[in-house]
Amino acid sequence: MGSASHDSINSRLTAALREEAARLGFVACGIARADAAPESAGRLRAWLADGAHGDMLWMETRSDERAAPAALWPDVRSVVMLGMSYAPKEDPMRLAGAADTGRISVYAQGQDYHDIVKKALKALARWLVEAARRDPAIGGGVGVKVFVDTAPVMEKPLAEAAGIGWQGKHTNLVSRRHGSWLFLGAIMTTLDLEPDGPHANRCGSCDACQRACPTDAFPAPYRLDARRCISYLTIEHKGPIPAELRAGIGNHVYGCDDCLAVCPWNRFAVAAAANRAFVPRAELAAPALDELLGLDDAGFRQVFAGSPIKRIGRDRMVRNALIAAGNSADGALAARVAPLLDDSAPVVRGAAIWALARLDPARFADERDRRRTREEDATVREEWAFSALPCAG
Ligand code: B12
Ligand code: SF4
Repeated sequence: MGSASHDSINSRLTAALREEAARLGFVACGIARADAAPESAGRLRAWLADGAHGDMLWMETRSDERAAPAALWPDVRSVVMLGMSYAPKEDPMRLAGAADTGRISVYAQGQDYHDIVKKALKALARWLVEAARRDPAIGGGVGVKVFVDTAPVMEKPLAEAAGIGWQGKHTNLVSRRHGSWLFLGAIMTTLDLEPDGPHANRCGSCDACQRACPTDAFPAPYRLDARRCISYLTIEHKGPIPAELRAGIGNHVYGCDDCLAVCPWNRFAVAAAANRAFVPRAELAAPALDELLGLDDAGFRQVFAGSPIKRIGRDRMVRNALIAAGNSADGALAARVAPLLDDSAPVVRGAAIWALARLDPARFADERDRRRTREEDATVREEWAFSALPCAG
């Protein structure tokens, strides 16, 4: 086949692919060659070598595959990168400092995006296989694989290479039209599709996201130390939250959007109200801290069914709510905190100690004298000792 006819098949197919992607709810669609982001391999290795991934050991285990699509799937030729908008209607910063309310990051206030994006990706991949099969010049035999988040694929650099946005200084992909609020998904294929060029970086001299981070998680622009990131600490990290970072967490109880929310490119983003799956559920948009503190396993499962939050389990959510309670300066919450000193999970007992020390120092001193020597768990005993210090955390 001559290159002219190959080009015209390609343009016809990619134009139809973009239309189908839009019909399925993707607001952004771009194509990159599978080897289009070669610099990301070295950057990933440097990030892992620094230990910036904390205890996300799954980032290490298949890092060669993560570093290059061809290592994951040798037959891959092109990657179709897709973005689905979850731009919020309300300012995610509006609850910053609200004493009685926790903050759940925007991406987790509606249905689980893994389910929604994957379903649309699978439908688009099926469409692509079918369109290629019908095209006599291609004639079938096309391979496809779909990915959203959970596989070893570096979605952000591939999305930048496919032209749908650029990696901002906060490291997430920013789009001129949708700001920081895109979920990403990928379709890898054996088809040689016509690639789009990479997107130019538009951050300029802005550093709003770097200054907005409450826990100082950016050692440099474009570099995130996950160990200090509130998203990592509240979602991925299982043990006690390091004492020196607790105050910075404020009232974040699941994830954090502070670096995304301040990005000036968000002013062009139109709220994703059309995507009903991502409309916030009322109880997740502004959860009352006293209700979160009262959750047992069954209650947790009921409230967070169908949400990505269910993955962290009740203990981690109550741990997070206790940190937010400790930061609230709302003495009334001490009555909800104190019963959690008897919780069966050490991570909950430890966070309850810290919160009580901040909300009701007299009661804390009283409880400490009675409980400290009885405590069996070493990390919880440390909390009793540490939280007694006048400026703990
Ligand atoms: C691990 C992970 C996390 C970790 C680590 C985050 C991180 N920045 O890596 C934690 C738990 C902290 C996290 C948090 C969040 N995550 Co996350 N996460 C991932 C995951 C699974 C892998 C990311 C990865 O490969 N990290 C490895 C490091 C090395 O990559 P990187 O930070 O992008 O590193 C690049 C830069 O350092 C850059 N670089 C280095 N030096 C330089 C210099 C220059 C000049 C330039 C230009 C670039 C550059 O090069 C590296 C490679 O490109 C992806 C899904 C996926 N499979 O891709 C989702 C993903 C990135 N997460 C996502 C989301 C939504 C979030 C949160 C917003 C959730 C929340 N609200 O709490 C936060 C955002 C925090 C932040 N500012 O990053 C989305 C982002 C969508 C988008 N528009 O970009 C993704 C793509 C999931 C999805 N499918 O939609 N996440
Ligand atoms: S806030 Fe500024 S520096 Fe950060 S991603 Fe947006 S434009 Fe880039």
